[in-house]
Amino acid sequence: MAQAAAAAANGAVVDGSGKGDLKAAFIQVYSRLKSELLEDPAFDYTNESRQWIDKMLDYNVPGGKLNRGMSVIDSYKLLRQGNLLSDDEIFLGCALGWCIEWLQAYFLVLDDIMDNSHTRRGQPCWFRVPKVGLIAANDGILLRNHIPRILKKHFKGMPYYVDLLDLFNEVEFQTASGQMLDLITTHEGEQDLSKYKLPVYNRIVQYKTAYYSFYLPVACALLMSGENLENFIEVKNILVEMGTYFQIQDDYLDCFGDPAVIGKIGTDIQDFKCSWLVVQALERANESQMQILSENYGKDNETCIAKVKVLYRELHLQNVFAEYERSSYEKLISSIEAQPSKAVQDVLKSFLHKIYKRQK
Ligand code: GPP
Ligand code: MG
Ligand code: MG
Ligand code: MG
Repeated sequence: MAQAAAAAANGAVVDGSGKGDLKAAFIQVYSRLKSELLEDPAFDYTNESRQWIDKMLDYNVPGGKLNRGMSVIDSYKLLRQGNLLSDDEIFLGCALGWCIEWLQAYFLVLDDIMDNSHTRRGQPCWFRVPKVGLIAANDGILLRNHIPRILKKHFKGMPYYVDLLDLFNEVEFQTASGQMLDLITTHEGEQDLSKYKLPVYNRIVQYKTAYYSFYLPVACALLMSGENLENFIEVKNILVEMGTYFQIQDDYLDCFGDPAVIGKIGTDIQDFKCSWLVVQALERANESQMQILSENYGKDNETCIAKVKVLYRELHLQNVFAEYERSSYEKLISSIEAQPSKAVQDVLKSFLHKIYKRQK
């Protein structure tokens, strides 16, 4: 890694602002990992195939908020409590963070096909790009297969290598199981709103979002620090709780967010999703409002979608969400402060502050 990036990552004054820039180090690592994958000796790339992968990676991997990926190196640094990281350690923390960004890219490419979405990160979903179409399904599989290749190349000799592979496998299984719950809840037989209750909702989001988005980055940092994950069950519970809060924000923004800011156009209403908003609406609706929901929810029609949105406003779901956000934050902070380790508290607080009151 370039000296300047390593110095920046350690928090040195390199940009005149006095603020170290871990993100610059992180972004540099992406180019290196991509080049290595493009030179993979296991596959004899033609120019055309190399260009495809190159473009596919640039389109799908680096364009997000990078919260998940950055949280590995951020957490690792906090767990080291002020001890400087070596260039190699910074590289490894960043590489592991990118494995999570690769995982996320794989999930999103496939999720957008399944949800029939239009845009992602401010551009058309990958499968909507004219020359791509359902090649995107195979690209998803390739993205997924890049992860063990990155891990093998850079972590094979590490004492925590097997635990790392096991962690990625477990979390992928949990996420695919959550996605299944999301999909079968939505499409199972007749559209039936009566099953859209909070326990069903919580189960879906814990599996489809919380493990890979929140537990995985911190678990990676803990493994790199030589810790045994079995000793961090309460930390895992807190991260799952944080992940649930994050998906509730995602559901809220799907309807009330600004597509120009969130980079995607919501589809939850027409997709008949078990969204937090519809669960809240069903808890509060009177008989005629219930009628409006059952007649309009899950229909891919602008008038029906608009009627559902009007109803959400009538039921003051924006206020309900603001109150949920406040109380969930308080609850999370008090569970975090009950943690015995100050370093662990810092890791959890830093993650929470990345997402609290997010607009995208
Ligand atoms: C988020 O759901 C969940 C995922 C992206 C996990 C997908 C898992 C797979 C195994 C494909 P979402 O549909 O609400 O996300 P978004 O709003 O970003 O489309
Ligand atoms: Mg989805
Ligand atoms: Mg989706
Ligand atoms: Mg969503």
